[in-house]
Amino acid sequence: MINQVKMNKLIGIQLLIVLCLSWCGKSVGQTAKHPNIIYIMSDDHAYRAVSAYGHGLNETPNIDRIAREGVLFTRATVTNSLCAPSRAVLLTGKHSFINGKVDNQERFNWDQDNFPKLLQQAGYQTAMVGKIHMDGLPQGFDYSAVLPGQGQYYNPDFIINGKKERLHGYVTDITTDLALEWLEERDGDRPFCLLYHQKAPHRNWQPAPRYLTLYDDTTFTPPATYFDDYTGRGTAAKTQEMEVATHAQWGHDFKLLTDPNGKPTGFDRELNRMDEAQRKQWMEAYEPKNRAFLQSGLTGKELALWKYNRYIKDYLRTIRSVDDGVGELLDYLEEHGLAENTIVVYTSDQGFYLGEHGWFDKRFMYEESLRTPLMIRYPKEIKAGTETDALVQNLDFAPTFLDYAGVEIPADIQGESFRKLVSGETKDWRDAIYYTYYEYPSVHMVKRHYGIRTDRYKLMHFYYDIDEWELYDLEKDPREMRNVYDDPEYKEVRETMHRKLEEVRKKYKDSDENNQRFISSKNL
Ligand code: SGN
Ligand code: CA
Repeated sequence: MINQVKMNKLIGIQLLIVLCLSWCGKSVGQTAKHPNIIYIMSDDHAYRAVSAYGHGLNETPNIDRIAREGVLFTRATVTNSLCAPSRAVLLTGKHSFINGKVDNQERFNWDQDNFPKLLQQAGYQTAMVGKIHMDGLPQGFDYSAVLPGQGQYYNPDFIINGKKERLHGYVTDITTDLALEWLEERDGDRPFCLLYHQKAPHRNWQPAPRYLTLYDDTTFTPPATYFDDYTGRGTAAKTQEMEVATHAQWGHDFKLLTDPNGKPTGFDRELNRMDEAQRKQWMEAYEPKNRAFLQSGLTGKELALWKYNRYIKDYLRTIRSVDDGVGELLDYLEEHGLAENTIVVYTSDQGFYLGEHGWFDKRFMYEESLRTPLMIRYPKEIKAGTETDALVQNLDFAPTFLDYAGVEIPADIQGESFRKLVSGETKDWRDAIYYTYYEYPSVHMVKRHYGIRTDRYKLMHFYYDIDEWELYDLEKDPREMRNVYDDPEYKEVRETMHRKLEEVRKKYKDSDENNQRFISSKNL
């Protein structure tokens, strides 16, 4: 028989074990061991439009601060250069053909695992604010305030915890305010993970009222490939519909109320969401520039240059307010003593063409849209001023965040944690990245393709209604103007790249059958 003293002792020990298990296991308190995470992602932000990358286009002092005080990735890429698929990869750490969200149209299955769900189960508070571009109530978040679909720049609707509400103001500023409000109201005793997703600088590039005339006195020179005629490339580059000079629209993109033939563009309808004061300010800024253009009678090359300037100025104007928002968030962390223990990430859902090859938009596996800006600040582990050209991808975010949070990384996650890479503990990293793109036939008509990129070369296969291979030597031809797939000099490289491609496809469990499945699911 156990006497009462022994019994009490036993109960005491059991209680201790239970307490210890619950602390070490699932629930986490606000301890130094569990960093906060702020993941900032804008929409379509080309790395050339972040001044930390040194392209001299614009100034983004607040975004640059993250890089200066942390690590700048010079060759970060996405696995599928399109909005919703990129977000699905971020959440799941799995390629599109595994998580199922291959294009903007396909439904995202929120029931599958995602990293915020795992953080939540581990005791983190989680929130998502801004653009997600997926139907259904986001799962894995204690709080969500998201834009329906693409969202609106002025007086946007937000779906706040499942309820739609129209808010007054400019979308970038509202998104920042909602993020700050959530930070202010959160439970200060537990770690948090905030996904703060800006809509800007997505098309159609409507600037904030305070930046409507920014760059009015500047003339931008387009990139060297702006007048590309696509010789040296295959069918896909020649048949796209994303040329600034040809496919961008007088109203929607260039913000003219009437085109050069005097025909109404319908852009006035886009201003309907604005209130009277906003519309007045808009008209005061754009009317004089529009009038000057219509009177100029520009044609040919000059017209193409004007179009480039109207495009790039509006694009960069929207980025200015994204940068303001980043500054507000960084200041908040400073002021509340959170800067040391918070991982701050700045990135975009993919890259974008800023006139390279004559284009806007993204989708292609060519460098400008494959690559995405990426910088991370975490003073505890990342030395200020670090730079890496490692081939990291958005596929790696989920496992990296779980790693930092001390949560076990599920075996079926396909990305790799780059925690040790950025702390300098290891140099070991993948030597090739894998890419897939599916949204065709669709807007901008970029053909379906997949491929790999290594340190020096890129091999791509365009399929569905064509069967064409492209190979680029990025060292000799960084602008990807000459497909060397059939060049006898590259025979060996071609064969090595083909072998590598097969290896990588096998590793990630992709195949031609998968491609066929995603074609059949659309009855194409
Ligand atoms: C919209 C844009 C396209 C853009 C897609 C996808 N047109 O359809 O230019 O490629 O979104 O962008 S617009 O007339 O609505 O501006 S994504 O970033 O959401 O994938
Ligand atoms: Ca996007």
